[in-house]
Amino acid sequence: MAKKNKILILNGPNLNLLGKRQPEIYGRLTLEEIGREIRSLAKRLSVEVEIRQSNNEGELVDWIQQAPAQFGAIVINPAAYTHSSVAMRDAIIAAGIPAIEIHISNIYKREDFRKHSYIAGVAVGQITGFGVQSYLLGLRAAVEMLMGPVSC
Ligand code: CA2
Repeated sequence: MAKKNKILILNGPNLNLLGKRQPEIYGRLTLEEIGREIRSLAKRLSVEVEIRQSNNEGELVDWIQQAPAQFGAIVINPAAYTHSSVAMRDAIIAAGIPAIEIHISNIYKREDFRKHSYIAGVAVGQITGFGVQSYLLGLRAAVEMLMGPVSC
């Protein structure tokens, strides 16, 4: 049964390398450390989160397809699949629950190929360029969509 107050946070390929390479673009925090910040905010907002990462497009598609059974919304950093994955776009449409696209870096300030997102057109909205804060803003946006205004 879908839970309005349970949010799935999905991370695409190579985000398992966060904090270990290219800190000038993606910051110094590891995905595990970002996860701690997300969980801490989730606790304050009284919602449950589940955080997953995969380097495999099919696995991400499976998780998106299965999400409505358990989650009220998805916050997704599709990473490089942002710019290539029609399959993830189609899965988000099929899932029919709100998806919020987030990016650590500002994809519009980078190479031209990063300026197009296959996900943006099917997401509720996109948050890009705020570092780790992008995850936290994405979580806040999801919570406000599902439960109304938050006060912390
Ligand atoms: O800025 C973002 O969050 C991105 O989604 C990150 C993706 C990139 O392909 C998108 O255009 C924007 C790359 C994730 C790879 O993360 C790494 C982290 C550390 C070292 C190497 C890659």
